[in-house]
Amino acid sequence: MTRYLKRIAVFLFFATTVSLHAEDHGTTIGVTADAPRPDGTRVELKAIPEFVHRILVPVMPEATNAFSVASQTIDEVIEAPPGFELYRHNGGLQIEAPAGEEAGYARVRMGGRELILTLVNLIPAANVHDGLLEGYQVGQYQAEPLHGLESYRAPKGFMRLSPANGELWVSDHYRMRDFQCKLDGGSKFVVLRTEALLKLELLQHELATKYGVDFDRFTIMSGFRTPYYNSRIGNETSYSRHLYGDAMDVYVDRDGDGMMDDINRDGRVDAKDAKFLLGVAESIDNSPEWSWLKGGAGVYHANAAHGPYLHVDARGFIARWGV
Ligand SMILES: [Ca+2]
Ligand SMILES: [Ca+2]
Ligand SMILES: [Zn+2]
Repeated sequence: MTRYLKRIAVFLFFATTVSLHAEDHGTTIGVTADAPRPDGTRVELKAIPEFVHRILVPVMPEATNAFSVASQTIDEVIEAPPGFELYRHNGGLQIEAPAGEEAGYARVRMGGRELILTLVNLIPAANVHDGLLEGYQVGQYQAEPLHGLESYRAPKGFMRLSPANGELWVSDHYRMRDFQCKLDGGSKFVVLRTEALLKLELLQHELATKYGVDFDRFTIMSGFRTPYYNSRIGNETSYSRHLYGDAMDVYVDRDGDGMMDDINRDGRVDAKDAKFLLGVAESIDNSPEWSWLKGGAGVYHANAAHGPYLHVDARGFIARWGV
């Protein structure tokens, strides 16, 4: 009861403030009239390719989250999912997320086009105890980010891979479940970085438009891996981009035989097809427009367990292997 009265008092105070400054706020959906909230996530993109319409924006519940595209201004909030409040702020968006595990699609106008933002409430990392999140083996992230880089900071939270969340589009061609960790559990959780999804869409688009390799979607052999799972499968690097939801192991499989196709058209399926993919990733990394998405690319040869494939990520600096 005391808490309720306190909330009313806070409400009255801020309601006054809001009404005095309402004209400064621009287009809004809903009016916030609550106490200042903690800072949540910041998804700050330099640009969005013109063929991309869906962007993943993971957010912290009961927090003020930020989304922006440096090269363009968000002109209008068309629609927000129930419980979420979106405000235009400094050319970007301020996203007030509700409590709990809400998720949904927001629609905004940016330049001449409409963007669909997939908003997903994160389960805060503080809920991981002794490497377990509701019994799921997350494991341990490095306390210090590699080279102090932001992209290597331990995730702020995890998205629940519920049946409903699994269906959510996280980019134009992929759903959340496509990136799930191979480690099973009663509850499963996923981490995904928007930059990596953009890179994947760019790679697919470049292949179709510049190299005539047109396909519905990459087969994703591996997306997110929990630190626990990554070490269990024998990987010694504790800074693998898979742990940060920033890497995908992919191949192109138009004929549906479960293996890479002959995409370089030399009559055989081998590591050269993965190298061909690497070359396209490299052209993205070297382009003036998309070099901010630069990252790792590694070629893997076929073995008894799998065909050739490419690892690609958006770590922020160039890394190459297997070539
Ligand atoms: Ca194939
Ligand atoms: Ca080939
Ligand atoms: Zn990989």
